[in-house]
Amino acid sequence: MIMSNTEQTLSIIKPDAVERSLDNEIKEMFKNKGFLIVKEKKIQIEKSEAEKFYKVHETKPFYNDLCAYLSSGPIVVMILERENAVSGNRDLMGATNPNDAEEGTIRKKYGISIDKNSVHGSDSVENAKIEIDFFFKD
Ligand code: IDP
Ligand code: MG
Repeated sequence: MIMSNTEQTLSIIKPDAVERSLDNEIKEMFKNKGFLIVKEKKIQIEKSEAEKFYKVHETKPFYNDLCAYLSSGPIVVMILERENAVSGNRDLMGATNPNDAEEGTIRKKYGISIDKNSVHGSDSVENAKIEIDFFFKD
């Protein structure tokens, strides 16, 4: 029996990558790994919205900088769909710190630093649903 596990996940191309006009190259990397871009929009969010989005990190010392950064310029927000999209996207993104990211990953190729690491991706199926709703519920 063929088991299929099509999932959706939320991906964000962060300000450092949009600013360097890397959004099309990053989208190509997703497509080359079999992801379908179901929805996408280029937006800039308020700091208060970034604070809501990253609420899980509110006790972290980097929370304020992180929210200021995500709201500092345009971002591209996408719903990606594929088999095992959540873990597949995390694999393609690479480690949070680009210095630790493996060859062939987006963060290895384009990330500048742990904060300017070019992409966000949901970390679980449950959070993917919450994050997709956050940006695309209308
Ligand atoms: P992730 O993006 O790989 O899921 P998280 O631990 O969820 O990593 O952290 C969210 C974001 O917060 C990271 O992508 C990164 O931009 C930033 N961040 C994480 N850890 C640090 C840190 O130690 N210093 C500064 N920024 C951090
Ligand atoms: Mg995370």
